[in-house]
Amino acid sequence: MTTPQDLDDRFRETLGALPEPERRRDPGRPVRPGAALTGHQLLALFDAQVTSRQLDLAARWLRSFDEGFYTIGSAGHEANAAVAAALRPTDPALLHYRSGAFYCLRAAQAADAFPGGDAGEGADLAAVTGDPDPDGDDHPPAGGPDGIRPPEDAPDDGHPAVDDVPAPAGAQHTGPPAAGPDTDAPDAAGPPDAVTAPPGTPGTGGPPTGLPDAPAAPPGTPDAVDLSPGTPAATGLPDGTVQAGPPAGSDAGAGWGGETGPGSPVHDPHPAAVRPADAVDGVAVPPPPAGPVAYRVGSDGTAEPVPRHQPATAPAAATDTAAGQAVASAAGGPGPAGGPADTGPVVPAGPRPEPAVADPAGGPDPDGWQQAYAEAARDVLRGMVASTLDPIAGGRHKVFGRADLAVVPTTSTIASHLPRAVGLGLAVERLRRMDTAARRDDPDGPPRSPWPRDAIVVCSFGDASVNHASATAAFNTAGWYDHTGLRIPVLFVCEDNGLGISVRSPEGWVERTLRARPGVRYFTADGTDPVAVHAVTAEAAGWVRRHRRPAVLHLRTVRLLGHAGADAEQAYRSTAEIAADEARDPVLATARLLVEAGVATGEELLARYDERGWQVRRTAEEVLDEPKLSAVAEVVAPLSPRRPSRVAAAVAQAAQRAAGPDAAGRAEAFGGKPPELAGPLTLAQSINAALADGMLSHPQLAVFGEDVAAKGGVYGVTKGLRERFGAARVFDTLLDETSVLGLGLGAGLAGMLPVPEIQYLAYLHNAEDQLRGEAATLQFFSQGAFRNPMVVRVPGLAYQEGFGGHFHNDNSVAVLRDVPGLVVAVPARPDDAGPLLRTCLAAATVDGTVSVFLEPIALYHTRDLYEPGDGEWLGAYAEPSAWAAGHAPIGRARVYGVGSAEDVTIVTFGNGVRMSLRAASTLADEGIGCRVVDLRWLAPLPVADLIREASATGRVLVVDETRRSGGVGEGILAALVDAGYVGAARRVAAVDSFVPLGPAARQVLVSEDAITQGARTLLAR
Ligand SMILES: Cc1ncc(C[n+]2csc(CCOP(=O)(O)OP(=O)(O)O)c2C)c(N)n1
Repeated sequence: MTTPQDLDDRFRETLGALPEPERRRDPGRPVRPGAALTGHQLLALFDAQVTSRQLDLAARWLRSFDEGFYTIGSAGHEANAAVAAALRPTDPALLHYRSGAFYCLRAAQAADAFPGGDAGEGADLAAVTGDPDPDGDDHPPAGGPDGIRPPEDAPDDGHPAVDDVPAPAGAQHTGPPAAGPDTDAPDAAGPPDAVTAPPGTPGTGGPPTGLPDAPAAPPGTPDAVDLSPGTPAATGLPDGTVQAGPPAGSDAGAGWGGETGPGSPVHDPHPAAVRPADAVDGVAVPPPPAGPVAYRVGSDGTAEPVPRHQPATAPAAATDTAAGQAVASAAGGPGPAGGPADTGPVVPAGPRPEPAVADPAGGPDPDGWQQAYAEAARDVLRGMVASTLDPIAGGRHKVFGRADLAVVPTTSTIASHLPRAVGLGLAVERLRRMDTAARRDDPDGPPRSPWPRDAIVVCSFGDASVNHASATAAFNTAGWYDHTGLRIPVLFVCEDNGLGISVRSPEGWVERTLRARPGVRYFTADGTDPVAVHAVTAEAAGWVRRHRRPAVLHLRTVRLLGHAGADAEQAYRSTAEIAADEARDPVLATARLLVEAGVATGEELLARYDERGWQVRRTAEEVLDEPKLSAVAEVVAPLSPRRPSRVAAAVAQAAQRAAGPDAAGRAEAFGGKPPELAGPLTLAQSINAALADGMLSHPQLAVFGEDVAAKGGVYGVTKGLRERFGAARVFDTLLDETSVLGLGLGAGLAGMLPVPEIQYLAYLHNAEDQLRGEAATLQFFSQGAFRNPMVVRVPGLAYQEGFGGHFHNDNSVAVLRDVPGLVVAVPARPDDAGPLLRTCLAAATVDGTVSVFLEPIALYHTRDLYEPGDGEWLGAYAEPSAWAAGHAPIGRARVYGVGSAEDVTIVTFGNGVRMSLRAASTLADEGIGCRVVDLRWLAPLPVADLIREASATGRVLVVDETRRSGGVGEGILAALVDAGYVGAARRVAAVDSFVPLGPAARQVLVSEDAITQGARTLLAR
C-alpha cells in the first residue's frame, strides 16, 4: 500500500534523480513542439498539482489527530489540472471528489493568475496530431477555410456552431509541429474513432472520426427542435376530443433551446425597459462591465459579469496570534491541542526555510498563481476541518465548490450530479438563444443569460460511476436530445483510475461503454501527459463550445494512497499493481516534462514542492482552530430559507402586474376569456389556469415532463399550455424521471423556474435521490450561493375508482416528508390550487424553495360534494386583484366549520378533505359539530393552526389517506404531542398495503364510514 510517507519519499527520490536539463529553454515557448502549453503554463500547472498533492497529505495528517474529517484525496488524478487549464473559469463545473488540482488551477484562472489567461481551445490538437480535422466531423474547423463563419445557427450537420465563441484568449497557436528530441513519448493513438492526442507524437494521429453525427434536421426545421419528438398533428385527449396539435416545430415551437410564441422568451411580457426587479431572478440584470469579464454567481443562483481582475474571495486572514502559534508549532513545538506532536511525516516539520524558490522560469508574476493556490488550499483545508469559514459548505461537508469559480458543489452520491449537468447544459443553451433573440430586438439590451453566452458545462466523475443508473440516465438523455437536434453543451469527464473502491472496472469496459453512447462524442487522453490532456481537453471543449453538443473525455488516471485514509488497499490489490500506479504518478510526469523541456531542474521543482508543503501545513494549522458549527440554528440556516413576507409580497406584485400592465397580454393568452370569468372550475382546470398565470407572471418558468406538452398531460392538466406558450417553455421529455428532475435541477441552477411533472407519485421513487440528495441539499452545501428553485408537480394519491391499482393510486408520501427543507403542498379544493401554486412559485423565486405540488388525481375532475349535480366541489378562480388577499402562506391550513364546529376537530388533507366534509355533514345531522382542518401543506406541517384547532374541541380525529406506518398521521399526532396537546385523539389511516385493483381498493383505504365512526367513538369516550 502506498502510504503518504512512501509517496513523498518516492516523489523526492525521483525528482532528485532527474538529470539536469541539457539546457535552459525559454519558458515562454511551447513546452515541446506542437504543444499549446508553454513552460510557464506547465510550471503553473505543476504547482496546482503539487498543491493538490500536499492537500492530500495534509488531510491524512489532520485526520491522524482527529482534526480532519475527510481523507478522500486527489492523488493520481492531478491531470485534471490540465483539464481545468483548457476550460474557462466561467464554465460551470460539477466536479468529482478527486478534483483538488482542477480546483486550484481554476482559482488561479479566475484570479487571472494563470499565465497566458484562458487556455486555448481547439487550436492545437491539429498541430499535435497533424490532423487537419481534429473534430473528426468532416467539417471545416470553426470559421471555415475561408475564415468566414457560417451564419448564426446555420445548419451544420443539423447542429449549428455558435456564432459568438470568441477566439480563446491566450490560445497558443504554435505553428506546424516539428519532430524533435522532445517527441519521443510512446504513441498512444487511440482507435480510429477516438480523438486522442498521442503524447508528444505529432503527425501520427489518423483522422479521428468520432461518433456519427446526429442526423441532419429536416429541411425547414427550426434549429432548435420541439422537444416532443414525433409530435403528432392531432392528439387524442382523454375526454375523447381530438386536439389539433402543430407538428414538431411548426408552431415556431422551438424546443427548450428555441424561441417562439406569445409567452416565449422572445415575447417577454416584461421588456427590459419596464422589467420589474423580480421579473427574472428577483434582480434586475445590470449591463456587463466594460473590458474583460468574469462571472460571479450570486446568492440567487445567477451569475453576474464582473471585471476580470476582481480578486477572488479573499480568505479570512489568519490573525497574528494564530500565525504565531502555527509557526511555533511548525518549529517543532507540540502539535495542535489534543494531537500528537508533528505526526505528519510528509508534511514538512521544523523551521520553514526561507521561501527560496524564485520562479525558475522567471514568470511574469511568479507569485500570482501561488497566491491563488494558497487561497484554494485554504478553502479545501477549511472543508476538511469542517470550519465555518469554508467558503462553500461552511462546515457542513467537504466539497469542492465556490461561487466565484463557477464550481458547483456536488454530493457524495456518485453520479447523482450528472443529470443536473445535462439540465444545466440545456438551460445554458436555452438562455444563450434567449440572449441572441433579445439582441436582435435590442442590441444594447442587458444579457438575459446569467452565464457567459458560450459557456459549456463540465462534469467529472470516476470510472465505476459510469455504471450508475444516474450516469447512464444522463448520457442517454444527452444523446437523446442530441438526436433530436437540441444542443447540450456538456463535457463529461470520466477520470478513470480503474477502480471503484476495491472493485476493478473490467479491462476495456469504460472505453467501450463511453464510446457506445449515441450522440456523445468520445475523446480520450492519458493523464501522464499533461500536454496531451490539455490538448485533447481543449479540442473536446472547443468542439462542445462550437457545436453545443455533448462529449465525454475519458481521462486515464491512477489512484494513489488508496480510496481514502482508512482504506487498506493491499487487501485487494497486488504490490505490483500498486507499484504500476505509482510509476504513472501524473505529478512526476509533469516534473519530468518540465525538466526535459529545460524549464526547471528537479531540485528546483522539489523546492517548489516543499515550499507548497510548508504553506499547506501552516494553513492547516491555522484553520484547524477555526470555529465549527455549534448551534442547530447555524447548521440549518441555509437549508431552506423562508421569508414569508417577501413571498407574500412577490405574490402581490405578480397580482399587480397581472391586473395592471400585463392585463391585456393575460387576456390574450387566455383567448379573451380569463379563468375567473370561466365559471366554477374543477381542480384540474384550476391548476391548468394557475400554471398559465404562472407562466405569464414568471417568464423564466418552463413546464416539462412526460406527455405534458402535445397531449397536455394524461389528465389534461397541462392542456393547451404548449399552444399558448410555445414549445420552448412547455415540452415533453423522454421517459426517465431521473432526467426529468435532472433537467429541473440544472434549469433552476441556471436561473430558470422549472416546473417538471412526475407523471405519477409511484414513479417518483425511480428518481427520488434527485430530489432528496440533489435538489434539497444544494443550498445546504453551498450556504445559498447556488440554488435550484423548482416546483415539481406530482399527480398522486388514491381513490381513482376503477383505474390502476397501486401504481396509479400510490398513497405514500413518507419519502417526501422527511426531506429537510422540501415543501409539500396538496391542493384539495379547486379554489386552493391557484393560491398554493402561486405561493410555491413565489417561494421558488424568492427563497430558491423546492416544492412538491402533490395533486390528488381522484379530485381532478370531481364536481360534486354532497349530492350528484350539486357542483359544490367546483371553485371559482380568483381574479388577480384578489390574489394578495387570498394568499396561502406555506404552512397555513384552511379550516371549515360544520354545524357547531365545537365537538370534533378532523385533521386531514387531499381526498380526506372531501370525505371528511361529507362525514361532517352526516355528523352535523346527528348534532355533532366538526371543524375540518385541511392541512394543505404536508411539509412543513401547519403546526400552529393544528394546535389551535385541536385545542378548540379537545377531540382530534386524524383522517390520513396515507398508510398507517410512515403516514402523515404519525407526523400530525407527533406534532400534537410535542406541543403538549392533552385532549383525545384518534386516527383513521390506510392499511399498510399496496392499493389493489378495482373494488378491493376499498378494503385498504380510509372510508367515509370509518371517519363518522371514528368521530362517534371519540365523543363516546
Ligand atoms: C450512489 C453511491 N453508491 C455508493 C457509494 C459509495 N462509494 C463512494 S466512492 C465509491 C467508488 C467510486 O468509484 P469511481 O466512480 O471509480 O471513483 P473513484 O473513487 O475511483 O475516483 C463508492 C462505491 C456512493 N458514494 N454513492
